[in-house]
Amino acid sequence: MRRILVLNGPNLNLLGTREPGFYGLTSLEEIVDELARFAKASDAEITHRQSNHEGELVDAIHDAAGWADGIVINAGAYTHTSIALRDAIAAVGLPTVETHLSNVHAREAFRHRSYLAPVCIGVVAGFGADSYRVALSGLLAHVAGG
Ligand code: CA2
Repeated sequence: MRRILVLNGPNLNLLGTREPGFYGLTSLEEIVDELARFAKASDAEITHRQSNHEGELVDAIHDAAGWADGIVINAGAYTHTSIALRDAIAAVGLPTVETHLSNVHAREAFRHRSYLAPVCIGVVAGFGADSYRVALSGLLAHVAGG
């Protein structure tokens, strides 16, 4: 049984309540529930954390080093700004997939840069809530491949 940290960053707690054009109508709780079902069917288990605070996200990554086999992270806007999150991912060395609901490359130029992507095994963006399932599927295949 693989254990995966699913980590969501700032403002993602608002999913399903505002800006449905970009982020869809599904709430974060619904996304996580669906992902947990997918994980179970794939002989895996997810633990979900969401925080609006950069340091709490860093702490969650550090903590995952003690128990997780990998990380699915949607760091929200911190993707484009946070050297601290990048350093945390690199420091723990867990396989990590950067995940986005929207296609960040079809949006403003400031969303095209990711500080996290170079220390991640892959990036999934643009599939709405399905991005999380695609990311988890890719991560589990990577982990299984050793
Ligand atoms: O597309 C994504 O998943 C993003 O990580 C979402 C971030 C954005 O800063 C990234 O560039 C791309 C923003 C999350 C904001 O979430 C909201 C949800 C509902 C209503 C308002 C904001």
